[in-house]
Amino acid sequence: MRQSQMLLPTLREVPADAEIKSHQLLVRAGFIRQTASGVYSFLPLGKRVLKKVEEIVRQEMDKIGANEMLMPAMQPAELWKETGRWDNFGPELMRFNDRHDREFALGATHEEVITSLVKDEVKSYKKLPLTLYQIQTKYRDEKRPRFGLLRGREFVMKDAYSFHDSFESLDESYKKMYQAYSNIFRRCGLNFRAVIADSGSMGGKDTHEFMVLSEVGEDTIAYSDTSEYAANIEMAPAVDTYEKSEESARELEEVETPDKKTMQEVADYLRHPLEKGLKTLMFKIDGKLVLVVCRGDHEINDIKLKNLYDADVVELATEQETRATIGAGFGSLGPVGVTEDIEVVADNAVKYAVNVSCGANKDGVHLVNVNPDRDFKVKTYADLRFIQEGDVSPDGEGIIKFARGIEVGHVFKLGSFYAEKLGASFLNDQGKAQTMVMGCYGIGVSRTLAAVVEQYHDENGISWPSNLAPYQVHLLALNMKKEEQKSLAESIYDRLLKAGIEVLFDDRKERAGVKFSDSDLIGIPVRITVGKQAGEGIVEVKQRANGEQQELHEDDLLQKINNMI
Ligand code: 9G3
Repeated sequence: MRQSQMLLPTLREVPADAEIKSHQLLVRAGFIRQTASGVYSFLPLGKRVLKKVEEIVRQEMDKIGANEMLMPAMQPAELWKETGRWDNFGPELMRFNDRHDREFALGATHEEVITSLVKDEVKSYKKLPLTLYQIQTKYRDEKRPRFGLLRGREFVMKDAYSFHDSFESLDESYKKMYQAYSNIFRRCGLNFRAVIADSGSMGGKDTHEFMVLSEVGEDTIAYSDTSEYAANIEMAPAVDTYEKSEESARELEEVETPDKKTMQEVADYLRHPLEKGLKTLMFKIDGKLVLVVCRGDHEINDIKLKNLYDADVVELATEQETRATIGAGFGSLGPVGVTEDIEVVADNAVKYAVNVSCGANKDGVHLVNVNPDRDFKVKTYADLRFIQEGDVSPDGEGIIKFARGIEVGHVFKLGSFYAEKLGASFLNDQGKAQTMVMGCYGIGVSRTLAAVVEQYHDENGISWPSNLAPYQVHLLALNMKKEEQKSLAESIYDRLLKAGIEVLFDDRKERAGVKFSDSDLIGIPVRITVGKQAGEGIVEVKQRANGEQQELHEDDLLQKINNMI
């Protein structure tokens, strides 16, 4: 393709609203343009890369026998009402009415549509297992779209759905899909981890997220420094390796702690380390007030709390709800002396506490020498805290470290929730009707493109991995007004095209400096420069990734280029 005929608007300056490198570079290099907040147009270079990511996804899906199809973005509200999700989802689910005033959703995901379709078309166990997928635009009205393609309101997703007659069959498809995802992200050149995750609103058991390691990732991964173990921090279990100290229980005492509010202030004032204090929070779990206690140096994990109660909504109680129930504010809460009607649950580490401090449920007063069982009752001990760096890895091997991750894929064992709600059943080999079992599997295709840029850029711009680059070779003619440069460049362009190589030809009437900086910005892996030595048939070949360059005669060029790509 000739740049003189192309829409490739590169920018010198960094767009003001772009906070992260991938957003800045994709805009500056002319790959995307924002149409509205969280809504983007893919310009020609961006579209070519998007297509390459999709192609890799398609190949790996087809390889495991998944059937590609395409579902509508317009989804009748009735389907979402049957599964109860029409009301479950708030403003994030984009909705509209058609001209006959019928309600529709813009597809945020397609469990309802696909399950309803399979319900109508598949009746026999002989047709199972069946895996269908699409690569399609999704709509989610994010409250704060940001980071360019990483969190948009309209984005490209590959979503796959598998249908089974049993959980064993689902397990097999899940493993195949898991392997296919690993292949996809490896072929995209990404440094990623598959992490144990929380199924969130989807319910069901096993679920894994595929995380690209990046400082701008919104998720935190807990991983072992010596084994393969990795989990989303929401899920990572805290291993109960605590020891009870030998010291004997001392006399319970009240201590004035005037305006000492935070755990650290109280610990400093009472001259004990953080872990010798108890942190007490009041939560509202599906509307019920529960007192949750953990060790002073730990943090309560609300996802684990939610899973313990199998609750829909878990939130911190407000200060006034707390004061109305306990009689004290946040900084002075404790489990000692609370009335029977207040449920007290605690993280496992609290069981091992000896002579610790906690709030006295009176403003500005704390208790010291508090001992569980003697001084307060706990209804349930459970793993309720966030794992921390330095903890023992849950698989028993190595120590936990944290990393930030960008979620580019998520695979779920859904179970039968959607099949039940929508009546997707099949006749088994005894002719008996049974409800189908499902899996669902997503990849953020446009998000993956941005994640690649996060991992493949330097101070001069993007440096695409060869599998995804919009073109394989960038051919620069520094001065098209010079006949020898023009003719050599044109003949090289012609020869590369004939050899089936994807070439972007910078034939513009621009200064050499502009061509070089644009070429570094766009990030095509191999650059051929036709310049002053064109008269002797000599060109310069440079690799974007490592900066290596050499001069070559045009006769040796094709061979060299074929080796490089
Ligand atoms: C919605 C809105 C946002 C959503 C969903 C529904 C996330 C929703 C979870 C999934 C599960 C899987 C198939 C592909 C893989 C992921 N955000 N999820 O269901 F209405 Cl507004 O999408 N779906």
